[in-house]
Amino acid sequence: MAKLTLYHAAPSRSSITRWMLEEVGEPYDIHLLNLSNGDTHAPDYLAVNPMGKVPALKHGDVVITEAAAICAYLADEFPRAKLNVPIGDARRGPYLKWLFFGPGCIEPAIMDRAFPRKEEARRAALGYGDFDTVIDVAAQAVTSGPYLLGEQFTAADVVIGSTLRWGMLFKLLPERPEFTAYTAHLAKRPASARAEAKDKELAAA
Ligand SMILES: N[C@@H](CCC(=O)N[C@@H](CS)C(=O)NCC(=O)O)C(=O)O
Repeated sequence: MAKLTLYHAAPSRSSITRWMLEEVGEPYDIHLLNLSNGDTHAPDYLAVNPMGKVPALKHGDVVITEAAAICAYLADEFPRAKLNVPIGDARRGPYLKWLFFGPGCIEPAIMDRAFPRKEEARRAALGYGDFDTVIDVAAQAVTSGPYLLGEQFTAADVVIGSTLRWGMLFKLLPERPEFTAYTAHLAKRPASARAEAKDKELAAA
């Protein structure tokens, strides 16, 4: 299969997938886009991701979009990195749950709080229920550690860890001790530090 190319803006949600690529350890190229210049809405990029958003990942002829889907794809495609939980392993249930919980619950709960609706939605109608429950569930999940699935670090930690880190950075999430301990532990991973340093370099250029 041909090489990997990440369509990326630094920093942005595509930083989640850059961290994942660093964890995987396969060579990849960066196709840098500038969000302020509207690069993601140019016709050549809309042909890659009609949503006009980063990230997108090209792997040969395959294009994957949505940050968590990219993380799941990379974890399955490069099993040597041991970042997935294979079919048949009972831990795959919680693994998939956390991969979906990031974009399906934590992120919408944060964004609804940042940009309140004119009329409050019914709890039962919102996929994430309510902010406080989402935060309590996430806090409990990261308490026993060191990772969501115990001793194994997986793609789910990249997704959930990035979302919690970003939420606290922008003061949209409370700095609960469970979150700060978990994200501080994740930040010690060499791949996370490498991705952050490379993104800082890109942002400064
Ligand atoms: N659901 C998408 C969201 C991606 C997203 O919102 N990306 C932002 C950057 S953080 C973007 O590309 N914004 C540019 C725009 O919408 O014009 C994912 O998880 O990958």
